[in-house]
Amino acid sequence: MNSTLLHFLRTFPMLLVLPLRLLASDSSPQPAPPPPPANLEWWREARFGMFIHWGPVSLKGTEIGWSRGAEVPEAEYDRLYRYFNPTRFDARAWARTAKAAGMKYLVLTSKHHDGFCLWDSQYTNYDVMNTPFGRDVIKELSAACRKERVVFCTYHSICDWWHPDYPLGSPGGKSKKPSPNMDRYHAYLKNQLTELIRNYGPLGILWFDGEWESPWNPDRAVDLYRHCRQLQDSIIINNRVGKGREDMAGTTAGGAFAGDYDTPEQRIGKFQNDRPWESCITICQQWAWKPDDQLKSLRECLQTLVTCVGGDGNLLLNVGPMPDGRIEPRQVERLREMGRWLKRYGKSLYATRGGPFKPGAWGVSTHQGKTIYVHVLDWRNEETLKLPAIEKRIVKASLVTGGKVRCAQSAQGVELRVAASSRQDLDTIVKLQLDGSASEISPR
Ligand code: FHN
Repeated sequence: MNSTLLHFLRTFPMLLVLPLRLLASDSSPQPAPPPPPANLEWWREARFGMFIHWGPVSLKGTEIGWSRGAEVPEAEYDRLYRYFNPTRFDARAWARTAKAAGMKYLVLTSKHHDGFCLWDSQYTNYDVMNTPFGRDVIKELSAACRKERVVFCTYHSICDWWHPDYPLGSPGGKSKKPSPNMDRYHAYLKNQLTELIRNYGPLGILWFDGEWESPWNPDRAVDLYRHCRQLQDSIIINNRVGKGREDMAGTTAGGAFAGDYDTPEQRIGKFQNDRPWESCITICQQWAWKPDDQLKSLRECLQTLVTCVGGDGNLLLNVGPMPDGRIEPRQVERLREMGRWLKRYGKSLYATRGGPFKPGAWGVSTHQGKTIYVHVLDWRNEETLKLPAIEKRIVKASLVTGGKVRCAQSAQGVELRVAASSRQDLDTIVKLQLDGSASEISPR
């Protein structure tokens, strides 16, 4: 290479690199998504939230989204909004029900897979303002939640079996739209999320769903995540914004972009304390309201919550309001019963972390500061509960749920003995006060 050219390249080295960058540009990986929000603690400490699946489909009592083009003919399903008039909808009552249940946040379906929007959107007429009801449900509920100090959040479906630009349709994503335009749909998605965050925010969580279908891909996922975080940096976004979720287990496989937390569904997540998670589970069987649906018992609801927290996760418990706008009175009563129990024993769950004793057939443990709470959910006809040894000294053992507990600690383990008369059917809570921080004890 002659001396003149060498001198020139030394002076302008970028000229050497630039062509390489251009060549690589189409294959270079997407810019990395922003790091998770700085503060997830409010949510982790909240431990318990209300999930709400609602829309005109409640007029039919069938499953939201999934019954479109299945149990309910598509044209009939899409006309339901013309009859949607939930005159007994009372946002304050919903927020108060969540609060009375001990729920600290509330996630409402702003748009499910059926495409219907529960707010006044300038990007579609298929929204609640074009129903006989004509009121902005999200505006009223977000305001009521703020008044009741319940953090307002929304669920938003990425797939949209109604919208003509989204390539797949009902039933259940099994049909193809005639002339879709995924880029135009992606813009619609982002515009509506801008509306939700700007007009009704700040939102606690953006609960994405419907990410599993082929039109969605990791690049769109990172773009959507970045879009929402740019609008509100503190917003927490679940792993269903990305691809790679391991079905109902709710974890995200090998390295795929996974949002801020995992989302086991209709099951209690496994013990996991290195990444936040939240189980979403129905209080009945169906997500949307169904007449005479089977309602879970108080014992099942509370043991599910205790077991989620013992695994270091949250519980998002779902209700499906009726077509008149009320949450079913029997569901309200079940939630009130949960709230009454949590008023007495919630200190052993809220703001605690799971462990250090990992969940077992006997139950779970939680901890905070120098205290471990042992939640014995099933004594299995054993005289004592035998737990692994811990290096911190137990300075005091007591029975939060009343009565006496005998605690023996040795290098072999911790033994707890509670008389049958003091054992609780739902949850016998033993409080172990230590001579040091429980968080220094590795899970075992
Ligand atoms: O298809 C949805 C279903 O209707 C419901 O919204 C649940 C809640 O997490 N998510 C999807 C099923 O995984």
